[in-house]
Amino acid sequence: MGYTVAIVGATGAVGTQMIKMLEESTLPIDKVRLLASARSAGKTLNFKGQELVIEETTETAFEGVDIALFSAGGSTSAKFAPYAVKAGAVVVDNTSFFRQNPDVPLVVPEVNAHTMDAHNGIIACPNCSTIQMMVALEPIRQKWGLDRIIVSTYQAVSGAGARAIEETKRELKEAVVDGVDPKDLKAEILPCGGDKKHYPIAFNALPQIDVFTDNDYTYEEMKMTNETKKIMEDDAIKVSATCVRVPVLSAHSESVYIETKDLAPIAEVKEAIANFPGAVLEDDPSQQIYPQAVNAVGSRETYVGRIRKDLDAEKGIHMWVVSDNLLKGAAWNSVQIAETLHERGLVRPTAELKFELK
Ligand code: NAP
Ligand code: 12T
Repeated sequence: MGYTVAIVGATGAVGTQMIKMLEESTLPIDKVRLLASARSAGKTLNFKGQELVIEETTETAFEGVDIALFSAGGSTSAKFAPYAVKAGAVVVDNTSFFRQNPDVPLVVPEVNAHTMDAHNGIIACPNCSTIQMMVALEPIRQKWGLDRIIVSTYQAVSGAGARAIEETKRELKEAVVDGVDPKDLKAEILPCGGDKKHYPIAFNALPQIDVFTDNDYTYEEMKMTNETKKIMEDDAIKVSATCVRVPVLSAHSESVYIETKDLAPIAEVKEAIANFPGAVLEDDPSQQIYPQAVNAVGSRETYVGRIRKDLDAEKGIHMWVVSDNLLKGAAWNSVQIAETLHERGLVRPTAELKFELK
């Protein structure tokens, strides 16, 4: 007896990786159902050598579904995730819509799997940039405590979806092959599909991911602040982020500066990271060994290196953190949540519906 697993947004940059992660998963699966918008309904995608017909996402599409993985934008989750829960499914939601809802656990399995034990039918997967930072910092927080985090990200374009990947490839070709001045390249998606202006990413770096909030930080930056506090269950941790898009297709890199509560010897920090599940220490300056985006693509791990003491602050530490944003940052973390739900006996219908049916 296995599960029926649905992927909502199966045709997207994240959804197609979810298919791959499910193909390689330890979950007992009887049936996979692929859902997207009416635009893709009727087309097919392959799962373990079988052509599956894509279905339209509707309020009544979730009968018989045990686990529903949502990755089709916040408004799709807002509208349909409550119907999936009502039909008896457990939802793992990749969008930002439910992440700060107090009835919804926000989960990186290596860090806070226990928060799922009393779930109400929806588990949220954090933002990609937050997830990899949590894997790198939780081993440090556990031993020495964390007072503050200052992070600058170097984020891949695949985080902004399949169309952003295509836009980046076209711009790079036009700039390199056709000799177009990068300033004159035409952009329609980046830095952010939801904002008014668009700028070229080829040979560029754009300090905007998602739209701006009223404190002049972007939503992506505020997600890193608010999600860190929720996952680490500590509102006192100080977190400021600067999120930057760079012309990399996949894998986010982050320059992370932390100040610990207790003095943390660097050798012991390296050992704690090397021993933490999901983290890989890649740190040997004498051999020019450090994490690189191109090497992280396709891997479920988070790579940590360039670990060194701040030159002035006694409890300050710098590091470089790299992971595949579509895998640990989205599809793998979601499937890993589903596997953890199964291992803890938590794949079951909820008694009381806590989410509004729109
Ligand atoms: P994408 O490549 O643009 O794909 C979007 C997917 O959503 C497609 O499968 C699309 O189906 C589907 N979709 C769009 N509107 C829909 C609707 N009204 N009903 C049902 N399905 C609909 O985007 P992506 O990069 O895969 O990201 C998808 C979502 O995942 C994002 O909006 C974001 O919320 C979330 N995400 C989270 C993280 C994270 O950090 N954890 C990272 C990236 C993305 P069609 O083929 O029918 O258009
Ligand atoms: N705008 O899950 O553009 O909240 O890279 C993840 C990635 C939102 C999210 C991106 C985004 C999310 C992006």
